[in-house]
Amino acid sequence: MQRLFSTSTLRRQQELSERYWQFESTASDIQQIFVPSCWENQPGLERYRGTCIYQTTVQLDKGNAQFVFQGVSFFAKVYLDDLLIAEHHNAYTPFTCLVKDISEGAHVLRVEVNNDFSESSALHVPNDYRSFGGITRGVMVESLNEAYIRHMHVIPFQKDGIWLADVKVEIENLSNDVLKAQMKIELAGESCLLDAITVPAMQKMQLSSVISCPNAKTYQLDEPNLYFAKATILINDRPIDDMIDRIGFRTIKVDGEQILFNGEPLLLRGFNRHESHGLFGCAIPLDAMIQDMALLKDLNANAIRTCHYPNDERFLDLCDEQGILVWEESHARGLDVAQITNPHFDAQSADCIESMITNHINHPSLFIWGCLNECPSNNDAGRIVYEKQLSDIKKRDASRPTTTASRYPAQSVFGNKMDKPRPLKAGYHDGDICLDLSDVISFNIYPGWYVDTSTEKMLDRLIEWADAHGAANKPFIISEIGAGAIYGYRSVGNDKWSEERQSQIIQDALDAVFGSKRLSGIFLWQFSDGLVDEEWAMTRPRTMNNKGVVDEYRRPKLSYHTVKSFFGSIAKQKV
Ligand code: ADA
Repeated sequence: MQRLFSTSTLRRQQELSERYWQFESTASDIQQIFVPSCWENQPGLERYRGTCIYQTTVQLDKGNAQFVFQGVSFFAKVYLDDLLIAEHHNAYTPFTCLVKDISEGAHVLRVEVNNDFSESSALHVPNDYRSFGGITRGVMVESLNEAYIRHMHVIPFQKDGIWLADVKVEIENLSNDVLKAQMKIELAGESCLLDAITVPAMQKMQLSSVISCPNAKTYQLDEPNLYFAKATILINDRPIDDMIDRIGFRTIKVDGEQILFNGEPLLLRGFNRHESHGLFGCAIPLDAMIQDMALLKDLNANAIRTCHYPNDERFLDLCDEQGILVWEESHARGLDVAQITNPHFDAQSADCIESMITNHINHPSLFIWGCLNECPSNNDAGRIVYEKQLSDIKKRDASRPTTTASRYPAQSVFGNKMDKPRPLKAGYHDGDICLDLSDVISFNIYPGWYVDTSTEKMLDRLIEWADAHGAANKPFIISEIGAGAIYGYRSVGNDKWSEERQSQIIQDALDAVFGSKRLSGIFLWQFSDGLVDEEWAMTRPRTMNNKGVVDEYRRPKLSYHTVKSFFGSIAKQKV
């Protein structure tokens, strides 16, 4: 299941997931595996890094077909009848494989999946989250006629109090003939037929139109009104393809130090949420996503940050339906200068950004795009990458603000231990030199955990420094703040790693962040504990990042109740 609703009425869509595939691995004699899942769930493959082979037989119609993979972790080579039809790096972005002129009948789909760290996968590196292995999200194949809709983007806006939508549709002519096609757009009870266009053989074309939807109801977080948008291609008045997506009529705007959602300033009560679960790894099934959503609502949260990569689109569908705001970001966490100058880094980052925005742009809950979490924004070489990626994002979607979560305030900001600045290497600066490039300022700070200082004191120093270095007159978010606790470890001494100490540090953070008029809110680090890569084990008890307010099985710690109570009190206040 790719989405929480059907995305076409004319395509014959076959679900290739939610079933067993043949499986082959040199490390195990398992011969079948369920798709989607992580192979780490298989006895003997719990911590396997390498290549496994997946295979299934598919009945296809004569003509054109498109295979859609929502996520393969984290390098895939896809073969149809032993012919290589696609290669893809990155576990977190969907990719498609278009195959033309297929014969009717049974075909063999084989996927070679690899999760070895190597220079060829620039974004998956040993990290403070696990890069799992497997076909970890949904797979389907859909039959296509002589032309099909590649993407449909719907950007809502208001004019004189009326909702309108800027609709852009990209179609591709798969035939060897010139096609004369018409496009019909249906949205919120309105329907419009665009002028006929001529599409040359084997070419792509983009159509755009503005459709007025006077009866559309505004998408509000407490009243998440959603509407299906449908584009249909007609050839000689015959519908030959259609695409359905879901949107909400709302506006996002940055106005000075505020982020305005339908004209109202946002105050974010958020969590960082990794796609990681003690039972499912990163292949979180819908039922478990629904449980996470229930816990987020119970915590009185109103936002999640998809740290540090694009999410399974079904979770974004849930956020749309539940009115939970989403900061989605392209894949990168804490990469150093050597890693961002990996020869594959730029192309794989651009591919991730393109796939993330092209596929997720219509989600009304998605209010901001992020990238480059804690990458070298304090470095001349880093700034080049920040400029490139932030301008790419803005070019693809000018309707949403951009941000990057920094960890580089001036060393003096970190308080007592850091007051004596360390010598800086060539090309490095004492602090973030990229704050001018983002629409919204975000910093990850850990007062009381990594640095022995109060949140209030660190915030005062941070805001003063940042506002003098490019942050002034921009919204400011604390994008990570929190502390570790081992589930079940209780300490009358409030010792570090106890649930009591985590609750105390988080309480201090909440008091200080929501006590500051300068800030637009918080994303606590983090929602749930999650497995990390072995290389991080010496600073991560249980080889886990234990900063969740719930553990990896979603069992609540003391801090859960601290956050629930505080967020609940904030939710009742008018911003
Ligand atoms: C960083 C990073 C997170 C996580 C966090 C921590 O801010 O962005 O991914 O590693 O630190 O737990 O230390």
